[in-house]
Amino acid sequence: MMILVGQFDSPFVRRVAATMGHYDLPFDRHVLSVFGDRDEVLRLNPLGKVPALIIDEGETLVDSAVIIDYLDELAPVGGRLCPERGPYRRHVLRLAVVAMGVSERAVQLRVETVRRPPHLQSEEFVETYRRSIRDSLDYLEREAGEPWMTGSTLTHGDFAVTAALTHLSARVDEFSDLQAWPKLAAVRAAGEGLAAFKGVPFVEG
Ligand SMILES: N[C@@H](CCC(=O)N[C@@H](CS)C(=O)NCC(=O)O)C(=O)O
Repeated sequence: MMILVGQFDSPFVRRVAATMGHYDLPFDRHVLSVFGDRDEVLRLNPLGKVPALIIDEGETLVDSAVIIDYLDELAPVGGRLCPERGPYRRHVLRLAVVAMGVSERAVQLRVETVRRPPHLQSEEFVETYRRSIRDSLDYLEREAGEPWMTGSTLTHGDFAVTAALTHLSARVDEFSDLQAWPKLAAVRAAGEGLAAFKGVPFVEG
């Protein structure tokens, strides 16, 4: 059985887990912390990051986008969360990469404001990360349809938005209230209502 490495406080890990649930792909978990289990994480991924996915052939895949690309190969044709090709595929991938980029910025913002000692923190970096998050949310809000990001069809864009916004609103106080982005808030609420997300609840780390 495939083994997913990482914790569900990570939006990247959680998006992968929810996608596996949606595709009915069973997996075991190896719950490692990037801070507490650094050496073991580094053995699996030279970048020291999660998620990693150990697949049945024994290979270890790293980076959520690469893992999800592999999961798409396993998913039933017609049941995939992304079309095979064309402008609609590129649109879905753009939505997903911007949403996960929000998570990357949220992680950077927390490193700068929570982990770095106050006298070493950079106002310039903090403002860059905040601005990047706000601008990306504005972009996604303009692109958002109803009930899902592209309208009636569930895609990787919805899984990425759901994972990213749950993490962002829980971990970064100034984004705890998503009222400025009502369509995104609705997509996130609908996403969290899916069995695939209910099965992998966000855990405060
Ligand atoms: N681009 C990566 C980002 C993964 C990532 O940044 N994961 C965080 C956990 S939320 C991590 O492992 N951070 C540890 C570190 O940066 O040292 C992906 O999509 O998988």
